[in-house]
Amino acid sequence: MRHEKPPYATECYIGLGSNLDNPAARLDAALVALDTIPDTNLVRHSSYYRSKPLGPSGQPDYLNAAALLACSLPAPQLLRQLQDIENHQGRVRNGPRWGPRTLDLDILLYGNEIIDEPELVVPHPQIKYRNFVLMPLLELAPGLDLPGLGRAAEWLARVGTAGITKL
Ligand code: ROI
Repeated sequence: MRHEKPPYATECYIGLGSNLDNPAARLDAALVALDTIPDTNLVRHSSYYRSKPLGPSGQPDYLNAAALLACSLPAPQLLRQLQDIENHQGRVRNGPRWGPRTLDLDILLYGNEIIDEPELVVPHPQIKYRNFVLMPLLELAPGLDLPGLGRAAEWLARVGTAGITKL
């Protein structure tokens, strides 16, 4: 049977981060890979941002970005696709907590949905505390509302922009 694309897509915002193994190349490759996820299109992505590591010091600075996807997959399937991309790019999951990483892909927002499952919490629970997530997100959608949390711009005003540079 011919595969029918689902009739409508959800706007999903993805956070990208890398601080190992040529981070710019890691993000470039991740953006290409995001566009190859079934029933999903990459609509646009932010600039890359250099950010000081949150977590143990002594690790390299991160590159962060955000991407907007039009996605017809249910959230758990999208999560699995993101984990596949991370694994293909050499992500090692047994490193130290908050240690360096080749590629991190997080579902920041899935439409206006609030998801609270053991394997997936959306909006991403740390979104409002992290300028390296909020700044790229706001570049994509300056008026963005975080479901249940209020305006992204207000959170960034609270968090501030220390330690992050737009490239
Ligand atoms: N720190 C920065 N600056 N950017 C990240 O993407 C990032 N990701 C993480 C931890 C280790 C918490 N620190 C980070 O997972």
